[in-house]
Amino acid sequence: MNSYNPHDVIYALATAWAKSAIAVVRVSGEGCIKALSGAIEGKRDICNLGSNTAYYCHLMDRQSSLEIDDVVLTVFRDGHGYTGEEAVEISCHGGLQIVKDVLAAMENLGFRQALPGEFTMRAFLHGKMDLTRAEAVNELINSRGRTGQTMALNRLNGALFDRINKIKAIIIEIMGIVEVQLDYSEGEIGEDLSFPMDKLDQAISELGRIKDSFRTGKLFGQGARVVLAGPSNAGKSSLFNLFLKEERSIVSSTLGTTRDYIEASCNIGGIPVRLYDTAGFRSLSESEIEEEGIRRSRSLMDAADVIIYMADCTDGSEPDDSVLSDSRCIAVLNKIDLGDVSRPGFIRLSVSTGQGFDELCNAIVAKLTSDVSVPDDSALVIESERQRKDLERAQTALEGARLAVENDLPLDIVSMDIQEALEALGELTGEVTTDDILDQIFGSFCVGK
Ligand SMILES: Nc1nc2c(ncn2[C@@H]2O[C@H](COP(=O)(O)OP(=O)(O)OP(=O)(O)O)[C@@H](O)[C@H]2O)c(=O)[nH]1
Ligand SMILES: [Mg+2]
Repeated sequence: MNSYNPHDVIYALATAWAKSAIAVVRVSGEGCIKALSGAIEGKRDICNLGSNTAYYCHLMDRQSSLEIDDVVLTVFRDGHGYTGEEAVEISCHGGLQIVKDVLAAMENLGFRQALPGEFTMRAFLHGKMDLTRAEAVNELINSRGRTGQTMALNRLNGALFDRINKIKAIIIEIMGIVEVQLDYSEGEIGEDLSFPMDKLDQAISELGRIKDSFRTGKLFGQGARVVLAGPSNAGKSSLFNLFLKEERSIVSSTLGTTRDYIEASCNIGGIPVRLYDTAGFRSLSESEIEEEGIRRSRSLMDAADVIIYMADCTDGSEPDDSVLSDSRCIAVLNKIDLGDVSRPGFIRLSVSTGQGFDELCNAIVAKLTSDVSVPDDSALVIESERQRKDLERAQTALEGARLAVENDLPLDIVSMDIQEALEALGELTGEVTTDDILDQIFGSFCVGK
């Protein structure tokens, strides 16, 4: 964050930009309480308030001398509060004009609008949290289901940080043994050195286990894309509405009802899902618009985690083999209320009666979790690609050290590999950081967090 200045007083709206009962504007930086006191009228001087105190008062526009709003200030000082520096949270009424006026007042006091994630970055810089916890804050805000939320909360409570530190302690112990040998021997593993291979293997396998939890974390944290596809009139929009439990997509017996795709979020078996209803395929499409819709259906299918290919059991036309042979595909034969028909490999479904719907949901969950483990509440699972890369780097470096020991290579090579692993884990938790890493992490946050 090159334009980032840790000495400015920063402010931002921490709640959504929408009419609401209450809005919260956050202010942080040394001197902010004194500066704000100039715009406050009330029974007490806010400069004399203790930390973590909520205080009802009037926020004034000093240029017009008019009141902006009755507000509640929560004052933080002495390392308390989220950022670990002097800070104030202003709870005002959530009308958009009020929020605009409060933000303008902050600007007039000489405060600077915060960059995305800047409050959390300050919390990190003031040692209030390490990088795994900082990332967990964002992951928690973005989590879309109970499981993802629990996993992010575990990381926010330090589960990942603690586990990494335990692995680091093992690696440091190995490093100690290697360094003693380096100091006192010829720089080779002597007869008398028993290298702690069991400890190295333990560290390698623990790193591998956490790294491999990434796919689970990504699935339950960020969710999956499920696309409904198939011939026109098969009942895709009807199924879309059944998943959402609302009449969202237009259903009609007219061919080519859905033209542009429609997307919505739902939850299937605890997995957050982005569901897409698409234009049905038919060779004789009547318009350019429908053709464009069909082209979009195809490109959505390319990016899907699961494709539900729906056929109509009363329609004898040939299914699309290119879709059916795709490993991401679940084939569904709809409208079985109209006839006792089955096709090999197809789940029998009636959207009208609900028959077969549970089986379809189970099949979707099975497909999405075929290569991941379903976590329990206490499971340590990561969902950050950055963390996965650091873990992989550490694991590869330790595997290099193992190979070097096995091949009787000089100890300083073993030592370099172990050092590399420690560096990777240091980057993961934030002991070692660069501007690029901080930019990448905090740039993806919302403004105000
Ligand atoms: N009997 C019966 N009719 C169904 C069932 N599912 C859908 N339909 C009917 O089939 C017709 C087409 O349904 P849609 O959901 O619009 O089909 P679609 O696949 O979205 O069609 P396009 O948008 O044109 O691609 C409607 O008249 C639905 O009421 C079912 O399970 N049984
Ligand atoms: Mg449709």
